[in-house]
Amino acid sequence: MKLEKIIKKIEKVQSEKRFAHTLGVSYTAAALAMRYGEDVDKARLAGILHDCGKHVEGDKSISLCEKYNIPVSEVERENPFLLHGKVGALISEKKFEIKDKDILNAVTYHTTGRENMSLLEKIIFVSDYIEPNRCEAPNLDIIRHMAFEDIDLCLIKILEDTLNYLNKSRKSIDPQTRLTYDYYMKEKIING
Ligand code: DGI
Ligand code: FE
Ligand code: FE
Repeated sequence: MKLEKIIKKIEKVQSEKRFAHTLGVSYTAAALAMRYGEDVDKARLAGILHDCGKHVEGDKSISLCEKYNIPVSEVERENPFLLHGKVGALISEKKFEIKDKDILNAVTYHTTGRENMSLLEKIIFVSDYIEPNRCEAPNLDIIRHMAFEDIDLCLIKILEDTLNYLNKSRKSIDPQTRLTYDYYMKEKIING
């Protein structure tokens, strides 16, 4: 399906605020793609798609994953919004006919990240956090600057702040979020 058609379909199911965020992520991802030498159109498309599973309700998200044999962890079952990346990748593949595995992975892992992310996955993860409509996170000025200086350092800072926020608000942590943080911290220590 063409980008313009996908944008129209997503606009129909998202609130005005969510759609503004979606466009923000798409343009931020395009800018980061220019900075780091990723395919700009791929980044735009992944940005548009990243939250396309967000409007799906919890029960439906769980049953959709079960239908397509996508494992649902205990934390995901308790907090089904954590599934919106996986559900988004399913919708991207089945409804929007996206075949590019890198784009589907970027959608799947945009909330928790994962070990050994591709450049596109990192770009979407970071864009989701820094796009211009975001305002609630701490250290946004520094993090936005870091995004264009050193995307791996930026990734670590976002994960660190997210884990701190989850701890402080006593929210359950998806094991993948911590695994991602540990992986990139270790990589930083090894590679400097
Ligand atoms: O969908 P968005 O709001 O655009 O952004 P997102 O998909 O990154 O989701 C952000 C929310 O997810 C934010 O409130 C932090 C939360 N989150 C990230 N990792 C975890 C988490 N929530 C829980 N409970 N556990 C996690 O590991
Ligand atoms: Fe999201
Ligand atoms: Fe998002």
